[in-house]
Amino acid sequence: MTIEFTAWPNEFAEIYRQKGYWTDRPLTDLIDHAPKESVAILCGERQFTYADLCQKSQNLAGYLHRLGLKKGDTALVQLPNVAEFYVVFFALIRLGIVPVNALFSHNENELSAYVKQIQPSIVIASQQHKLFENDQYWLKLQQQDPSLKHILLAEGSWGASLVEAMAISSPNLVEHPNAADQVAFFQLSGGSTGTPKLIPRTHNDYFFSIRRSVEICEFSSSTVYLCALPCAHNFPMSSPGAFGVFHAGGCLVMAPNPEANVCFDLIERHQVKVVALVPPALALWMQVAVDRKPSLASLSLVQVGGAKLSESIARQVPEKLGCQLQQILGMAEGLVNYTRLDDDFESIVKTQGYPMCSMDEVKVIGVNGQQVAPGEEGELVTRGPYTIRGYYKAPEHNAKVFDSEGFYHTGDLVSQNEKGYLTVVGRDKDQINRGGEKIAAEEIENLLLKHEHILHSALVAMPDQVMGEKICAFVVPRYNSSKLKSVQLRKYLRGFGIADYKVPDRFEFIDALPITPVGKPNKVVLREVIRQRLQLNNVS
Ligand code: OOB
Repeated sequence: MTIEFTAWPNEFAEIYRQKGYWTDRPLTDLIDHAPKESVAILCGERQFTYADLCQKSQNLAGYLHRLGLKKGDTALVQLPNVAEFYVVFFALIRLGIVPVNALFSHNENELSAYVKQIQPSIVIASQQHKLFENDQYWLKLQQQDPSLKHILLAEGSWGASLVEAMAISSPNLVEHPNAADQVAFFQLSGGSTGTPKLIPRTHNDYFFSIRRSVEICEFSSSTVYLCALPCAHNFPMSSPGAFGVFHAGGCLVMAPNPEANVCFDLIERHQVKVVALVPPALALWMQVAVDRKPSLASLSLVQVGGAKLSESIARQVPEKLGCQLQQILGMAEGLVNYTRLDDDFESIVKTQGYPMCSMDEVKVIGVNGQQVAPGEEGELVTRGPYTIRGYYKAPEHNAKVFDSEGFYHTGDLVSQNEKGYLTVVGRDKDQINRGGEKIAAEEIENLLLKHEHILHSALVAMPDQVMGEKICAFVVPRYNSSKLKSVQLRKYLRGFGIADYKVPDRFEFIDALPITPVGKPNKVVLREVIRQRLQLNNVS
C-alpha cells in the first residue's frame, strides 16, 4: 500500500531524472553510506556514531516489524530535540512507514488533527511533554481512532520503551522502504486555513533538496552543525540541516532550544561551525554576544530564515557574531532560496537569496495574474523538482493554491531583482508569522466563534520589536462586552489544547468588524487599527 498524493506529471519526472536530480534512492542512504566510525550526533553527554545511528534505527525497525507494522502504515511522532528523533525517522523509513513529525510545541488540538488525517498505527512520543506524562491522552486518542494500537515513549514510566526497542538487535530484518517516487514522510504546513495541512514529501524530491543544499552551503565531513530550532521543522531538517550534515558525513550537535547562553556553551564545547536560526533568536544572540563573543570563535556561518530579517540586524551579524550571514527563504512545501556564500554583502543583507536549483521555476505575479517587471512586487509562485503539487487529501484547498500548470501560489509577496534575487515584502495569506512560527488565523477564529459571548472574531498580525509579528485578536462581543476579558479568553482557548504559540498576544474588543466589499473582515484596516493603537500606547 502506498500513500496517495499528487505526483509530478511524467514529463517533469523524466527531466528531473535525466538531470540527475532524482536518483531513485531511499532517504536511508543519507546515513547508510557515511563513514561508520565518525560521530554523527552529540546529544547531551551522549555520542552516536554513524554505525550507532544505522544500528539503532535497524533495531527499532525490527521491533516495529515484530509489532506487525508494515509498509503503507503511518506514524505520529513527537519528540524534542534529541538524537532519537533521527533514529525513529530512519527506522520508520526502512519499513515504508510514513511519519508525521509534530513539533514539540504542538498540543492536543494539533496532534488530534494529525491523527484524524493519517490514522496512524503508532505514536512515538516523549514523557517530557505534558500530554504524555500519563496515559490519559493516549487512551483518549485510542478512543478517537480504535486502529491506533501502539505507543513508544522516549522515556517514561508507562507505555513501551523506545530506548529498549532501539537496543534489541534485529539481524534478519528485511528493509523495504517505499519506492523513491512515493511519499516518504509528511511535512507540516504553516497553514492558512482552519485545519492544518500535511505536505507529502517523496524520497526523490527531499533527497534532492538536501543534496543541493549541501552543495550550496558547502557542508563537508568537517561540518559541525548546531540544531537549535525544533528538529521536526523543515529548516533544521533539510536546509541543509541535520540531513545535510548526515549526507556530508559531518557532526550534528543537538541543542534543547535556541536560548543564547545554552547554545553558546555548546558552540564553545563542540567547536560548532554552522547554526540555523529564526530572526528573533538571532537578535537575542547578538545581545548576548556583546559579553560572550569569544565563545563563538569557531562559528563561521549563521543561517537565518523562517521570517523576515530586518536589513539593519542583518548588517550587524559579521561584527557582532564574528561570522558570515546566509539568508534563506524556504517553505515546507518545497522551494528553498539561499543567498550564496560568495555573494556580495549587499545581496546578503538585502535579499533572501535565489532558488537553489536552475529548474526551480519562479514567477512573481501581479493581481491580474500576469508576471510583473523586475523590482516590482507580486506573489511568488513556483514549481520544480522538490516543490509539491498538492497537499494531502485537500482537494478544495489544492484547487485554490495550485494552478492548472502545477504552480504553487505561496502567498508570499516578494520582489525579484534583475539578478533573480528575491526579497520578501509582505504576505497575501491569512497567516501570522510569529518569529518563524506560523499561525493560521482561521484556526483560532473558529475556536473563538464557539464562545457563547463572541459574535465575530478576526486575527491579524501586529508589529513587534522582538518577534517581528505577534497575534492580535479582534473580538466583537455578542452581549455585554464587559463580560469578556483577555485573561479568560486565553484560558478558554487553552482549554481546546492548542499550542501555546497560537494563543493571541492581545485582544481588542470592538463593536463591529470593518468589512470588505465582498463581505469579509477587512484585515488591512484591522492591521492599521492595531498599528495605530500600539503607536499611541508607545507615545503615552
Ligand atoms: C520555513 O518553512 P515554513 O513552511 O515554516 O514556512 C514557510 C513560510 C514562507 O512561505 C514565508 O511566508 C515564510 O515562511 N518565510 C520567510 C522566510 N523564510 C520563510 N519570510 C521572510 N523571510 C524569510 N527568510 O519557514 C523554512 C523552511 C526551510 C528553510 C527555511 C525556512
